[in-house]
Amino acid sequence: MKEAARAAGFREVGIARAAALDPGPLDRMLALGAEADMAWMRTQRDVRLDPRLLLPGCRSVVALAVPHDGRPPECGPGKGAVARYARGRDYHTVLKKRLKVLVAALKDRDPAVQALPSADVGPVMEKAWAERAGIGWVGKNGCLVTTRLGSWVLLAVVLLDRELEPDSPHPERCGACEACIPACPTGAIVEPGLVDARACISFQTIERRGAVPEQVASRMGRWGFGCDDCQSVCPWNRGMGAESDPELRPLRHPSLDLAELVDLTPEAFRERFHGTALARAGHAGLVRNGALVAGAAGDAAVEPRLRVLAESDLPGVAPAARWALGRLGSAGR
Ligand code: B12
Ligand code: SF4
Ligand code: SF4
Repeated sequence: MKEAARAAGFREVGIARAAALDPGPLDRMLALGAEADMAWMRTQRDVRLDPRLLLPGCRSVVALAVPHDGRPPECGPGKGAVARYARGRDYHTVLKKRLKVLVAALKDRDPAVQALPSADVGPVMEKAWAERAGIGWVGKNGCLVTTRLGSWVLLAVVLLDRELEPDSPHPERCGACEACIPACPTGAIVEPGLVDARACISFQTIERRGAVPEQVASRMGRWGFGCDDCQSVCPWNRGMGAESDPELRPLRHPSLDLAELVDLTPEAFRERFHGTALARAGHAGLVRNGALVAGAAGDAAVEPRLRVLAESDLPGVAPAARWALGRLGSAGR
Protein backbone atom coordinates (compact mmCIF):
# COMPACT_ATOMS: atom_id res chain seq x y z
CA MET A 1 0.00 0.00 0.00
CA LYS A 2 2.70 2.43 1.05
CA GLU A 3 4.88 1.66 -1.96
CA ALA A 4 1.91 2.12 -4.28
CA ALA A 5 1.03 5.44 -2.64
CA ARG A 6 4.57 6.75 -2.97
CA ALA A 7 4.75 5.56 -6.57
CA ALA A 8 1.53 7.51 -7.26
CA GLY A 9 3.23 10.69 -5.98
CA PHE A 10 2.24 10.96 -2.32
CA ARG A 11 5.07 11.97 -0.02
CA GLU A 12 3.60 10.90 3.31
CA VAL A 13 1.45 7.79 3.80
CA GLY A 14 -0.07 6.43 6.98
CA ILE A 15 -2.73 3.89 7.85
CA ALA A 16 -5.44 4.03 10.50
CA ARG A 17 -8.08 1.53 11.50
CA ALA A 18 -11.53 2.75 10.42
CA ALA A 19 -13.61 3.75 13.43
CA ALA A 20 -15.85 6.56 14.62
CA LEU A 21 -13.97 9.82 15.33
CA ASP A 22 -14.31 11.87 18.50
CA PRO A 23 -17.37 14.03 17.73
CA GLY A 24 -16.29 16.63 20.33
CA PRO A 25 -14.39 19.14 18.16
CA LEU A 26 -16.86 19.10 15.27
CA ASP A 27 -19.84 19.37 17.59
CA ARG A 28 -18.20 22.26 19.43
CA MET A 29 -17.66 24.06 16.13
CA LEU A 30 -21.30 23.53 15.15
CA ALA A 31 -22.54 24.59 18.61
CA LEU A 32 -20.73 27.92 18.17
CA GLY A 33 -22.01 28.39 14.61
CA ALA A 34 -18.32 28.58 13.64
CA GLU A 35 -18.97 26.68 10.40
CA ALA A 36 -20.42 29.96 8.98
CA ASP A 37 -22.10 29.34 5.58
CA MET A 38 -20.62 25.82 5.23
CA ALA A 39 -23.96 24.15 5.95
CA TRP A 40 -22.65 20.83 4.68
CA MET A 41 -20.63 20.47 7.88
CA ARG A 42 -23.88 20.16 9.81
CA THR A 43 -25.85 18.18 7.23
CA GLN A 44 -23.01 15.67 6.75
CA ARG A 45 -22.06 15.49 10.43
CA ASP A 46 -22.66 11.76 10.96
CA VAL A 47 -20.92 10.57 7.82
CA ARG A 48 -17.95 12.91 8.42
CA LEU A 49 -17.48 11.37 11.83
CA ASP A 50 -17.64 7.75 10.66
CA PRO A 51 -16.15 6.63 7.32
CA ARG A 52 -18.00 3.32 7.62
CA LEU A 53 -21.16 5.27 6.74
CA LEU A 54 -19.50 6.47 3.53
CA LEU A 55 -17.99 3.13 2.47
CA PRO A 56 -19.94 0.22 3.93
CA GLY A 57 -17.46 -2.39 5.16
CA CYS A 58 -14.67 0.21 5.46
CA ARG A 59 -11.89 -1.20 7.66
CA SER A 60 -8.88 1.04 7.00
CA VAL A 61 -8.26 4.68 6.20
CA VAL A 62 -5.11 5.48 4.25
CA ALA A 63 -4.04 9.09 4.88
CA LEU A 64 -1.85 10.84 2.32
CA ALA A 65 0.03 14.15 2.17
CA VAL A 66 1.99 16.17 -0.40
CA PRO A 67 4.04 19.32 0.28
CA HIS A 68 3.11 22.61 -1.37
CA ASP A 69 5.24 25.72 -1.84
CA GLY A 70 5.79 27.28 1.57
CA ARG A 71 8.01 30.25 0.84
CA PRO A 72 6.90 33.65 2.19
CA PRO A 73 4.76 35.82 -0.11
CA GLU A 74 6.45 38.50 -2.20
CA CYS A 75 3.94 41.20 -1.74
CA GLY A 76 4.39 44.97 -1.72
CA PRO A 77 2.32 48.02 -2.69
CA GLY A 78 -0.27 47.33 -5.39
CA LYS A 79 -0.31 43.60 -4.65
CA GLY A 80 -2.55 41.14 -2.86
CA ALA A 81 -1.02 38.08 -1.17
CA VAL A 82 -1.99 34.54 -2.13
CA ALA A 83 -1.93 31.76 0.46
CA ARG A 84 0.97 29.44 -0.17
CA TYR A 85 -1.14 26.37 -0.96
CA ALA A 86 -2.88 28.14 -3.85
CA ARG A 87 0.06 29.40 -5.91
CA GLY A 88 0.40 26.43 -8.21
CA ARG A 89 -1.99 24.29 -10.24
CA ASP A 90 -5.26 23.46 -8.53
CA TYR A 91 -4.29 20.81 -5.99
CA HIS A 92 -7.68 19.12 -6.34
CA THR A 93 -6.83 18.18 -9.94
CA VAL A 94 -3.31 17.07 -9.02
CA LEU A 95 -4.44 14.93 -6.08
CA LYS A 96 -7.45 13.45 -7.90
CA LYS A 97 -5.21 12.24 -10.72
CA ARG A 98 -2.81 10.60 -8.26
CA LEU A 99 -5.64 9.02 -6.27
CA LYS A 100 -6.92 7.47 -9.50
CA VAL A 101 -3.48 5.99 -10.20
CA LEU A 102 -3.28 4.66 -6.63
CA VAL A 103 -6.74 3.04 -6.71
CA ALA A 104 -5.95 1.45 -10.10
CA ALA A 105 -2.72 0.00 -8.64
CA LEU A 106 -4.65 -1.43 -5.68
CA LYS A 107 -7.26 -2.96 -7.96
CA ASP A 108 -4.51 -4.52 -10.06
CA ARG A 109 -3.34 -6.46 -7.04
CA ASP A 110 -6.73 -7.11 -5.51
CA PRO A 111 -9.55 -6.75 -8.08
CA ALA A 112 -12.32 -7.17 -5.49
CA VAL A 113 -11.09 -4.38 -3.22
CA GLN A 114 -13.51 -1.53 -2.48
CA ALA A 115 -11.55 1.71 -2.39
CA LEU A 116 -13.04 5.20 -2.06
CA PRO A 117 -10.62 8.08 -2.66
CA SER A 118 -11.30 11.60 -1.41
CA ALA A 119 -9.44 14.91 -1.44
CA ASP A 120 -10.84 17.98 0.26
CA VAL A 121 -14.39 17.96 -1.07
CA GLY A 122 -15.61 14.58 0.25
CA PRO A 123 -17.27 14.22 3.67
CA VAL A 124 -14.09 12.95 5.37
CA MET A 125 -12.17 14.66 8.21
CA GLU A 126 -8.77 14.52 6.58
CA LYS A 127 -6.75 16.17 9.38
CA ALA A 128 -8.16 13.82 12.01
CA TRP A 129 -7.27 10.80 9.84
CA ALA A 130 -3.78 12.11 9.10
CA GLU A 131 -3.27 12.42 12.86
CA ARG A 132 -4.57 8.92 13.55
CA ALA A 133 -2.44 7.51 10.74
CA GLY A 134 0.71 9.06 12.23
CA ILE A 135 1.44 11.75 9.59
CA GLY A 136 1.19 14.71 11.99
CA TRP A 137 -1.05 16.31 14.60
CA VAL A 138 -3.82 18.89 14.63
CA GLY A 139 -2.06 22.00 15.95
CA LYS A 140 -3.56 24.83 17.96
CA ASN A 141 -3.85 26.73 14.66
CA GLY A 142 -6.31 24.08 13.44
CA CYS A 143 -3.89 22.79 10.79
CA LEU A 144 -2.19 19.44 10.41
CA VAL A 145 1.45 19.94 11.38
CA THR A 146 4.19 17.46 10.47
CA THR A 147 7.74 17.27 11.76
CA ARG A 148 9.20 16.59 8.28
CA LEU A 149 7.41 19.19 6.13
CA GLY A 150 5.88 21.57 8.66
CA SER A 151 2.23 22.37 7.97
CA TRP A 152 2.80 23.23 4.30
CA VAL A 153 1.02 20.06 3.19
CA LEU A 154 -2.18 19.11 1.43
CA LEU A 155 -4.11 16.02 2.39
CA ALA A 156 -6.12 13.20 0.82
CA VAL A 157 -7.46 9.83 1.94
CA VAL A 158 -8.47 6.44 0.56
CA LEU A 159 -11.09 4.41 2.43
CA LEU A 160 -10.59 0.66 2.04
CA ASP A 161 -12.63 -2.42 2.89
CA ARG A 162 -9.42 -4.29 3.75
CA GLU A 163 -7.76 -4.54 7.12
CA LEU A 164 -4.19 -3.21 6.94
CA GLU A 165 -1.71 -2.99 9.77
CA PRO A 166 -2.30 0.47 11.29
CA ASP A 167 0.39 3.02 12.18
CA SER A 168 0.46 4.64 15.60
CA PRO A 169 -1.36 7.97 15.94
CA HIS A 170 0.96 10.99 15.95
CA PRO A 171 1.56 12.55 19.37
CA GLU A 172 0.63 16.21 19.88
CA ARG A 173 3.82 18.31 19.57
CA CYS A 174 2.63 21.90 20.18
CA GLY A 175 3.56 21.57 23.83
CA ALA A 176 3.45 24.92 25.62
CA CYS A 177 3.66 26.93 22.37
CA GLU A 178 0.65 29.11 21.56
CA ALA A 179 2.26 31.42 19.01
CA CYS A 180 -0.46 30.99 16.40
CA ILE A 181 -3.32 32.20 18.59
CA PRO A 182 -2.28 35.88 19.00
CA ALA A 183 -0.78 35.85 15.45
CA CYS A 184 -4.25 35.58 13.93
CA PRO A 185 -5.15 39.14 12.88
CA THR A 186 -8.87 38.62 13.44
CA GLY A 187 -8.82 36.49 16.60
CA ALA A 188 -10.40 33.61 14.66
CA ILE A 189 -8.69 30.88 16.72
CA VAL A 190 -11.28 30.98 19.46
CA GLU A 191 -10.02 27.87 21.28
CA PRO A 192 -6.86 25.83 20.68
CA GLY A 193 -7.47 24.01 17.38
CA LEU A 194 -10.86 25.63 16.77
CA VAL A 195 -11.12 28.21 13.99
CA ASP A 196 -14.28 30.29 13.77
CA ALA A 197 -14.76 30.50 10.02
CA ARG A 198 -16.86 33.66 10.33
CA ALA A 199 -13.75 35.53 11.51
CA CYS A 200 -11.23 33.68 9.35
CA ILE A 201 -9.69 35.59 6.43
CA SER A 202 -9.23 32.29 4.61
CA PHE A 203 -12.95 31.52 4.75
CA GLN A 204 -14.02 35.07 3.92
CA THR A 205 -11.72 35.49 0.91
CA ILE A 206 -12.22 31.99 -0.55
CA GLU A 207 -15.52 30.44 0.44
CA ARG A 208 -17.70 33.43 1.22
CA ARG A 209 -20.09 34.52 -1.51
CA GLY A 210 -21.21 38.11 -1.02
CA ALA A 211 -20.12 40.81 1.39
CA VAL A 212 -17.22 40.30 3.80
CA PRO A 213 -17.86 41.61 7.34
CA GLU A 214 -16.11 44.86 8.22
CA GLN A 215 -14.38 43.29 11.27
CA VAL A 216 -12.54 40.90 8.92
CA ALA A 217 -11.97 43.35 6.04
CA SER A 218 -10.34 45.91 8.32
CA ARG A 219 -7.80 43.35 9.54
CA MET A 220 -7.02 41.40 6.39
CA GLY A 221 -3.93 43.42 5.47
CA ARG A 222 -2.72 42.32 2.04
CA TRP A 223 -4.37 38.87 1.96
CA GLY A 224 -6.15 38.70 -1.40
CA PHE A 225 -6.81 34.96 -1.32
CA GLY A 226 -6.54 32.79 1.80
CA CYS A 227 -4.29 33.51 4.76
CA ASP A 228 -1.21 31.86 6.26
CA ASP A 229 -0.55 34.04 9.31
CA CYS A 230 -1.27 31.29 11.87
CA GLN A 231 1.06 28.92 10.02
CA SER A 232 3.95 31.24 9.21
CA VAL A 233 4.61 31.84 12.93
CA CYS A 234 4.65 28.12 13.72
CA PRO A 235 8.10 26.99 14.92
CA TRP A 236 7.58 23.69 13.07
CA ASN A 237 7.58 25.66 9.81
CA ARG A 238 10.98 27.23 10.47
CA GLY A 239 13.26 26.34 7.56
CA MET A 240 10.43 24.45 5.79
CA GLY A 241 8.64 25.28 2.57
CA ALA A 242 11.24 24.80 -0.16
CA GLU A 243 10.28 21.20 -0.84
CA SER A 244 7.17 21.78 -2.92
CA ASP A 245 5.78 18.96 -4.99
CA PRO A 246 6.89 19.67 -8.59
CA GLU A 247 3.26 19.81 -9.84
CA LEU A 248 2.31 22.33 -7.16
CA ARG A 249 5.08 24.86 -7.72
CA PRO A 250 4.00 28.47 -8.31
CA LEU A 251 2.61 28.98 -11.80
CA ARG A 252 3.13 32.67 -12.32
CA HIS A 253 3.49 35.47 -9.83
CA PRO A 254 2.95 34.32 -6.29
CA SER A 255 0.87 37.46 -5.69
CA LEU A 256 -2.14 39.22 -7.23
CA ASP A 257 -2.01 42.54 -9.03
CA LEU A 258 -4.67 44.77 -7.46
CA ALA A 259 -5.13 46.89 -10.59
CA GLU A 260 -5.77 43.69 -12.56
CA LEU A 261 -8.18 42.31 -9.95
CA VAL A 262 -10.42 45.35 -9.71
CA ASP A 263 -10.63 45.43 -13.52
CA LEU A 264 -11.11 41.67 -13.98
CA THR A 265 -13.68 40.64 -16.61
CA PRO A 266 -15.30 37.19 -16.52
CA GLU A 267 -13.24 36.28 -19.62
CA ALA A 268 -9.96 37.42 -18.06
CA PHE A 269 -10.89 35.56 -14.88
CA ARG A 270 -11.31 32.32 -16.84
CA GLU A 271 -8.14 32.83 -18.82
CA ARG A 272 -5.99 33.83 -15.86
CA PHE A 273 -7.31 31.57 -13.08
CA HIS A 274 -8.77 28.47 -14.74
CA GLY A 275 -6.99 25.37 -13.39
CA THR A 276 -5.70 27.17 -10.28
CA ALA A 277 -7.09 26.97 -6.75
CA LEU A 278 -7.92 30.69 -6.99
CA ALA A 279 -10.83 29.91 -9.29
CA ARG A 280 -12.67 28.73 -6.16
CA ALA A 281 -13.36 32.32 -5.09
CA GLY A 282 -15.16 32.98 -8.40
CA HIS A 283 -14.95 36.07 -10.56
CA ALA A 284 -16.97 38.28 -8.19
CA GLY A 285 -15.02 36.98 -5.18
CA LEU A 286 -11.68 38.00 -6.64
CA VAL A 287 -12.88 41.46 -7.72
CA ARG A 288 -14.32 41.93 -4.20
CA ASN A 289 -11.04 40.78 -2.63
CA GLY A 290 -9.07 43.22 -4.79
CA ALA A 291 -11.23 46.09 -3.59
CA LEU A 292 -10.93 44.97 0.04
CA VAL A 293 -7.13 44.74 -0.06
CA ALA A 294 -6.93 48.19 -1.64
CA GLY A 295 -8.94 49.55 1.29
CA ALA A 296 -7.28 47.47 3.99
CA ALA A 297 -3.73 48.22 2.82
CA GLY A 298 -4.38 51.81 1.67
CA ASP A 299 -3.60 51.42 -2.06
CA ALA A 300 -5.00 54.65 -3.51
CA ALA A 301 -3.85 53.89 -7.08
CA VAL A 302 -7.04 51.92 -7.79
CA GLU A 303 -9.38 54.55 -6.31
CA PRO A 304 -10.92 55.63 -9.69
CA ARG A 305 -11.83 52.03 -10.46
CA LEU A 306 -13.31 51.56 -6.97
CA ARG A 307 -15.77 54.39 -7.74
CA VAL A 308 -17.07 52.36 -10.69
CA LEU A 309 -17.20 49.17 -8.61
CA ALA A 310 -19.22 50.97 -5.93
CA GLU A 311 -22.18 50.66 -8.34
CA SER A 312 -21.42 47.04 -9.35
CA ASP A 313 -24.12 44.40 -9.04
CA LEU A 314 -21.60 41.55 -8.68
CA PRO A 315 -22.24 39.85 -5.30
CA GLY A 316 -20.34 41.55 -2.48
CA VAL A 317 -18.44 43.93 -4.77
CA ALA A 318 -20.29 47.23 -4.22
CA PRO A 319 -20.12 47.05 -0.39
CA ALA A 320 -16.41 46.14 -0.62
CA ALA A 321 -15.67 49.06 -2.97
CA ARG A 322 -17.63 51.53 -0.82
CA TRP A 323 -15.89 50.32 2.30
CA ALA A 324 -12.48 50.63 0.59
CA LEU A 325 -13.29 54.16 -0.64
CA GLY A 326 -14.24 55.12 2.90
CA ARG A 327 -10.94 53.77 4.19
CA LEU A 328 -8.91 55.52 1.52
CA GLY A 329 -10.78 58.76 2.20
CA SER A 330 -10.15 58.58 5.91
CA ALA A 331 -6.53 57.57 5.32
CA GLY A 332 -6.05 60.68 3.14
CA ARG A 333 -7.58 63.13 5.62
C1 B12 B 1 -13.82 23.37 6.36
C2 B12 B 1 -12.39 23.57 5.98
C3 B12 B 1 -11.82 24.81 6.23
C4 B12 B 1 -12.51 25.89 7.06
C5 B12 B 1 -12.34 25.52 8.56
C6 B12 B 1 -10.86 25.32 8.97
C7 B12 B 1 -10.56 24.25 9.99
N1 B12 B 1 -9.55 24.51 10.81
O1 B12 B 1 -11.17 23.18 10.03
C8 B12 B 1 -11.79 27.17 6.58
C9 B12 B 1 -12.52 27.74 5.37
C10 B12 B 1 -11.63 28.28 7.62
C11 B12 B 1 -10.46 26.57 6.11
C12 B12 B 1 -9.28 27.28 6.04
C13 B12 B 1 -8.07 26.73 5.70
N2 B12 B 1 -7.85 25.54 5.14
CO1 B12 B 1 -9.24 24.22 4.99
N3 B12 B 1 -10.44 22.69 4.95
C14 B12 B 1 -11.65 22.53 5.38
C15 B12 B 1 -12.11 21.08 5.11
C16 B12 B 1 -12.95 21.07 3.82
C17 B12 B 1 -12.89 20.43 6.26
C18 B12 B 1 -12.23 20.60 7.64
C19 B12 B 1 -13.21 20.39 8.75
O2 B12 B 1 -14.04 19.52 8.71
N4 B12 B 1 -13.09 21.27 9.79
C20 B12 B 1 -13.93 21.23 10.97
C21 B12 B 1 -13.08 20.75 12.16
C22 B12 B 1 -13.91 20.61 13.45
O3 B12 B 1 -12.69 19.50 11.71
P1 B12 B 1 -11.25 18.87 11.85
O4 B12 B 1 -10.26 19.82 12.40
O5 B12 B 1 -10.95 18.12 10.61
O6 B12 B 1 -11.79 17.98 13.06
C23 B12 B 1 -11.33 16.84 13.59
C24 B12 B 1 -9.91 16.97 14.11
O7 B12 B 1 -9.59 18.31 14.43
C25 B12 B 1 -10.00 16.11 15.34
N5 B12 B 1 -8.89 16.42 16.24
C26 B12 B 1 -7.91 15.56 16.29
N6 B12 B 1 -6.97 16.02 17.08
C27 B12 B 1 -7.33 17.22 17.56
C28 B12 B 1 -6.63 18.09 18.39
C29 B12 B 1 -7.22 19.33 18.72
C30 B12 B 1 -6.45 20.31 19.56
C31 B12 B 1 -8.53 19.61 18.23
C32 B12 B 1 -9.19 20.88 18.61
C33 B12 B 1 -9.19 18.70 17.37
C34 B12 B 1 -8.57 17.50 17.04
O8 B12 B 1 -11.30 16.20 15.83
C35 B12 B 1 -12.19 16.61 14.81
C36 B12 B 1 -13.34 15.62 14.66
O9 B12 B 1 -14.40 16.05 15.52
C37 B12 B 1 -10.72 20.35 4.92
C38 B12 B 1 -10.73 19.15 3.96
C39 B12 B 1 -11.33 17.92 4.63
N7 B12 B 1 -12.26 17.27 3.95
O10 B12 B 1 -10.96 17.58 5.74
C40 B12 B 1 -9.81 21.50 4.40
C41 B12 B 1 -8.38 21.52 4.89
C42 B12 B 1 -8.40 21.30 6.38
N8 B12 B 1 -7.92 22.93 4.64
C43 B12 B 1 -6.73 23.01 4.29
C44 B12 B 1 -6.05 24.25 4.11
C45 B12 B 1 -4.74 24.24 3.35
C46 B12 B 1 -6.59 25.42 4.66
C47 B12 B 1 -5.86 26.77 4.86
C48 B12 B 1 -4.42 26.60 5.36
C49 B12 B 1 -5.88 27.56 3.52
C50 B12 B 1 -5.26 28.93 3.58
N9 B12 B 1 -3.95 29.05 3.65
O11 B12 B 1 -5.94 29.93 3.50
C51 B12 B 1 -6.77 27.47 5.91
C52 B12 B 1 -6.28 27.24 7.33
C53 B12 B 1 -7.16 27.87 8.37
C54 B12 B 1 -6.93 27.22 9.73
N10 B12 B 1 -6.20 27.88 10.60
O12 B12 B 1 -7.41 26.10 9.97
C55 B12 B 1 -6.02 21.65 4.20
C56 B12 B 1 -5.22 21.42 5.49
C57 B12 B 1 -3.74 21.45 5.37
C58 B12 B 1 -3.13 21.33 6.75
N11 B12 B 1 -1.83 21.33 6.80
O13 B12 B 1 -3.81 21.22 7.75
C59 B12 B 1 -7.29 20.68 4.13
C60 B12 B 1 -7.10 19.31 4.78
C61 B12 B 1 -7.61 20.52 2.62
C62 B12 B 1 -6.71 19.46 1.95
N12 B12 B 1 -7.30 18.46 1.35
O14 B12 B 1 -5.50 19.54 1.98
N13 B12 B 1 -10.59 25.24 5.81
S1 SF4 C 1 -6.01 31.52 8.36
FE1 SF4 C 1 -5.58 33.67 9.02
S2 SF4 C 1 -7.56 34.45 9.75
FE2 SF4 C 1 -7.76 32.18 9.60
S3 SF4 C 1 -7.23 31.45 11.63
FE3 SF4 C 1 -5.31 31.48 10.50
S4 SF4 C 1 -4.40 33.51 10.89
FE4 SF4 C 1 -6.54 33.58 11.52
S1 SF4 D 1 2.41 27.88 16.41
FE1 SF4 D 1 2.81 26.61 18.24
S2 SF4 D 1 0.77 26.19 19.08
FE2 SF4 D 1 0.46 26.90 17.00
S3 SF4 D 1 0.37 25.03 15.78
FE3 SF4 D 1 2.52 25.71 15.76
S4 SF4 D 1 3.49 24.62 17.49
FE4 SF4 D 1 1.26 24.48 17.76
